[in-house]
Amino acid sequence: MLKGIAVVLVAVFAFVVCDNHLFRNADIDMDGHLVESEFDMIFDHWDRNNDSRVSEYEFAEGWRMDDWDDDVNAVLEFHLFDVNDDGYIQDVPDLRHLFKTFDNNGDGQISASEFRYTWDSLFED
Ligand SMILES: [Ca+2]
Ligand SMILES: [Ca+2]
Ligand SMILES: [Ca+2]
Repeated sequence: MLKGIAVVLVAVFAFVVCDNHLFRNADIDMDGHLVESEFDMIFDHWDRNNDSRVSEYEFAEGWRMDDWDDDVNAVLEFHLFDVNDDGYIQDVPDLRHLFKTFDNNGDGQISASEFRYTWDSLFED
């Protein structure tokens, strides 16, 4: 029982570290906010064949490489990010749409708390 709780706590902790890390990496000018170009960069380095979009395969590979979570989740999450369901994540329309989802107060920037809040709700079961 206690061991189970400990495992859950470690998993939650790892996840919190992961999303803070992601935000800090994406915030190029380190002003504590993500603008659209910074937001687009999150998935940029997963685009291995440089066609400016991330396929489901590239997504699963990047997910594993960056150690986000297990592979089963990657496929599920891919469909969350692929807003128009065409099998690719790209700036337009997928990331534009996601940016608006993250930018809760509509000021054109994603603050750390907006990022955290939306990230958590995306990944809730
Ligand atoms: Ca920034
Ligand atoms: Ca798409
Ligand atoms: Ca905002």
